[in-house]
Amino acid sequence: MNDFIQGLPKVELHLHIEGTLEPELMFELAKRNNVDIPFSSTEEVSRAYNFHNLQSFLDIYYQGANVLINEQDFFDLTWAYLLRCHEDNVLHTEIFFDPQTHTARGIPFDTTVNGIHRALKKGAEELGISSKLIMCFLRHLDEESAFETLEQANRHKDKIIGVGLDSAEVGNPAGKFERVFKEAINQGFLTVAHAGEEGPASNIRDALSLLKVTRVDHGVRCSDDPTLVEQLVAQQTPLTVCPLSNIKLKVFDKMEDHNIVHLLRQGLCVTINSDDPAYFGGYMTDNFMAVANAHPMSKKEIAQFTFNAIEASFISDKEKERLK
Ligand code: ES4
Ligand code: ZN
Repeated sequence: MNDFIQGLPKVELHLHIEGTLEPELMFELAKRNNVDIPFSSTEEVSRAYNFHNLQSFLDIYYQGANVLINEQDFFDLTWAYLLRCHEDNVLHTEIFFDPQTHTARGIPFDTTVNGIHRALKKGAEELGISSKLIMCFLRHLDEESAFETLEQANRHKDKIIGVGLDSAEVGNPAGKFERVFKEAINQGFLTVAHAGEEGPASNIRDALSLLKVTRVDHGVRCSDDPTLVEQLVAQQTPLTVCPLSNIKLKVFDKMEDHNIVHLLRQGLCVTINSDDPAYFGGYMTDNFMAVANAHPMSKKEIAQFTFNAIEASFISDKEKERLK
C-alpha cells in the first residue's frame, strides 16, 4: 500500500505557502536577513511545535513568517515546496498566501506575490507541476484591512484565481467578510473559506450562504449536522480536509478518530491536503499514509481522494483531462 500511495498522482488544494517554511530554511533566512527568531536549534523548534489548538499554532506560525523579507525569500520558500511536491507525485497544487501577514511588517504585496509566482512558473516549466494561487484574508483582522488587500490584488489578477479566509475561526464569523467577498466575486475571483475546523457546523452553512464559497477548507465539523451533510453530498461541495493538521491541532484526538473516511463513504467530495506541512509533520504522501494506516481502505477508495481533488480544482475541464 505504501508504494501505491507514493506513486499515486496527487492534487493539493489546501496549502499555506507560509506553512511550508522548514526550520532549516527559517534559520538560513534569519541569518541572511538579520532577523531574530526565538529558536537557536532544530531541537528547540521541534519542542515549540507542540500545539494544543489553532491559536497556539498561529502564534508561532506568524513569528516564523518574520524571516521572509525579499522577493527571493518567497521564491526560495515556494521552490522548496514544489520540490517536495515533485517527490510526492503532486501534479497540481492550489496555494494560499496571506498578504496581510507581510504587508503588516512593511513587506510590499508585490514582493510576496512576485516571488511566489516566479517559483510557480519555474515549477510548471521544469517540474511539470501546474498551480493556482489563492489570496487569503486574515479573519482576525477587520473588514477594512481585507478591502485594502483586495485593492492591492487588482494589479495581479492574472496571477490570483480566488480569495480565501483563514486564521482564527472562533470569534471571527464569516459575516464580517460578506461585503468584501461580494466585491471579490464581482471582480471575478472565486471564493473559498476555512470553516468547521474548530468552529461549529453552522460556520460551514455561513461560508456557503454568505461568502458563496465553491469549496470549504476543512469542514470536518459538518458531521454534527446531518442535514448539512446531505446538502454537501447533493451539491458535491468539496471539503479540503487536512488530516495531520487536525491531529496536531487537536481537532481529533488521534487519526483513528478522524472522520475523513466516514465522510468519503457517505459520498462527500472529500480531499486530502497538507495545510502547513512544515509545522504539522508531513506533506501529501505522509497525510495519505497516516489516513490509510489508521483506516483500512481499498486502493479504489484511496484513489478517490485524487479524483475528488481533480474535480474540486480550479482548472479547466481540458486541464482536468491531463490529470485523469
Ligand atoms: C491555518 Cl490550519 C489553519 N487554520 C486556519 N488558518 C490557518 N492559517 C494557516 N494555517
Ligand atoms: Zn488551512
